[in-house]
Amino acid sequence: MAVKFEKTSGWLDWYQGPSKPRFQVPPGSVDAHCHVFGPGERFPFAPERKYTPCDASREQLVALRDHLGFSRNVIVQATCHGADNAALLDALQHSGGMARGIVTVRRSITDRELQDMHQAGVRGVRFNFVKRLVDFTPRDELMEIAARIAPLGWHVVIYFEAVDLPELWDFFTALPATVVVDHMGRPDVTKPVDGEEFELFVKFMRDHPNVWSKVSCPERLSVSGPPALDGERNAYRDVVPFARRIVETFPDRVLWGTDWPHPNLKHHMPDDGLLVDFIPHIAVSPELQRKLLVDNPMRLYWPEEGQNMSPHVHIRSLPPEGASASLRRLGGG
Ligand code: 0GY
Repeated sequence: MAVKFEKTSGWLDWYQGPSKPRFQVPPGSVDAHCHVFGPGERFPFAPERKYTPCDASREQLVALRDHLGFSRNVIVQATCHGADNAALLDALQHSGGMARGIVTVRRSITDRELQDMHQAGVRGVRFNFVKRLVDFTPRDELMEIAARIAPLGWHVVIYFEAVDLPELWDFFTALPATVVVDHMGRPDVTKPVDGEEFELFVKFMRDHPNVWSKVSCPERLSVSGPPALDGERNAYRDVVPFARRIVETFPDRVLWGTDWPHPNLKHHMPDDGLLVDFIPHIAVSPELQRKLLVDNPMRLYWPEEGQNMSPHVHIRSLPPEGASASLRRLGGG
């Protein structure tokens, strides 16, 4: 019999019926950070997880993608699934080539399994250093994994909090692959944008041309808001200077993602349509927007399409079955 999962108390569900963004993302845009959760009955959550989420299926993700005007997704393994990537791989296999994935693996993974993952669309591994989310993994195990995935052309996604960067610096700068940082290394946005802490992050990117950053998750980083709710199209103003600085300093090494279904939020759940309206505040010109949403993620995740194709060309696969029903549930058109 399938296991029934009970959501962690206080954990908010993803937003139902998101608004249509006013900002029209450029054709071919990629949501480069999002997750699928379960459904738990089909893809049970990991025993070692630190939270139990609500379900967020691949069909619902595709419906959101279409509703917001995006074309592609990069699905990132969330800690609630541990190193069992089955839900993510299933989503990739049903994406018609329009999704790529970032997995979590242990050193026991075989080369054959890595090859199969590559075939399915996996292009990276995630190393998570956020202590409330994961147990410690020895650095030598992570370095061994990094060395094994580098020849596949994969990259390493790292998730950490700003205060931990000094301690992690030597490990990060020794990684033998492209490194993609989740959510700008989670800056404390109550500190100055040119203060010591964020300067270290800027130095990390400046001194290491293999380091990229996702300028995502203002809803998680913001302290003073206002939240992307109730029609607010100028949300999370305290995060804007941080994200804008990274976008303008490193325009060719930034990515953006919704972070849907927004794991672990207890304060408020953003309206994803209004979250998209955050983008023009941090990427203020059409050129920066195109790099952030199309050129950069295409170069990293679909490099094989770069040769013969203008990034402006809009490729769309047919939605997998179930997408229109989920879209109705989202209340979108
Ligand atoms: C995120 C943020 C979080 C969670 C996870 O894998 C996860 O569980 O990534 C968080 O709680 O900060 O990147 O989606």
